[in-house]
Amino acid sequence: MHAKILIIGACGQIGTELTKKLRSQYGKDAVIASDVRKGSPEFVNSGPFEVVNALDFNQVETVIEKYQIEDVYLMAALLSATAEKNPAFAWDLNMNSLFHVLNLAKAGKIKKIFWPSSIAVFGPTTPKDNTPQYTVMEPSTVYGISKQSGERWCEYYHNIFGVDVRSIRYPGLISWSTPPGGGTTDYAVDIYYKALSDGKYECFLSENTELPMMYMDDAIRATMSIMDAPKENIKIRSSYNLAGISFTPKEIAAEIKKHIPDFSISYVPDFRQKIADSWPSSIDDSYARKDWGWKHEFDLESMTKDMLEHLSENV
Ligand code: AKB
Repeated sequence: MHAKILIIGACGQIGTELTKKLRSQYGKDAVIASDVRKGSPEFVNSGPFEVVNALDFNQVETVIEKYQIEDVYLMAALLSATAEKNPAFAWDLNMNSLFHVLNLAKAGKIKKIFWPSSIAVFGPTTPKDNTPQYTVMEPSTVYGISKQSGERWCEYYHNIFGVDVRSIRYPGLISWSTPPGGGTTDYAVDIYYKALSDGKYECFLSENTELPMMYMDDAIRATMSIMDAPKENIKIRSSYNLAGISFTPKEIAAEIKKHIPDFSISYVPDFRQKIADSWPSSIDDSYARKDWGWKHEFDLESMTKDMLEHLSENV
């Protein structure tokens, strides 16, 4: 039997997909889903579920002891756009939930941690194209500052206390089954919903804003494969660059038009434009490829086909 797994933030965009995939791989009883509130009855009833506030150390510790958890995936966080509106809470949630699991690992109560970082760790002074693993990092958003600090703490807990923590800098993630919550890259999900329901979309980023993105299937595969890799292969203990596809709103709209010829897009950039402008356009993920064999599968064309196929059954 596989080590018992706890997912904190299981009802979110990544958590939902990750829970499903881990359960299909390791069995439903090996994977304990948790979130600050109950998700849909269908999700909650698909396996063990606990209400856990990631900020409450005792709640996290109690669930870990109850189920004899070995691996924790900490997916609870406030994303870039929401964090700008509530900086104090974003800092509290994004940092203290991480300290709780790092300290539980330091105390020997869990064996392995997955913690997501983001392309938001980069800032306006970072080289934009093919952004290297090691480069200037001066994030200008609350979210980016919290992820950059988190990376430093992960590396510190690994180096000083031997904590086995693994991390990926996710690009914008695109999925059909659970909507994203409060990110700058969310337009690349909304656009598919609106294309099918209204035949048009008003984009909050300008037409040539190129950002690194990834289809959820690839992101889940990356997450599971970094966690499955032998310890000695994980040479970077801050967080790995990870790349999938890069595109602009204009390019994704053109791809959608191949399936929905009448689709139209307009551009009304808001406060999220400034966040997007501070991030890379494309990412160099050669360390992830070399250290633990990462390779993305979906491109803009195959992702668009899959998104529209799945969503047209529901929208
Ligand atoms: C966001 O837009 O905030 C996230 C991210 C890139 O981490 N999707």
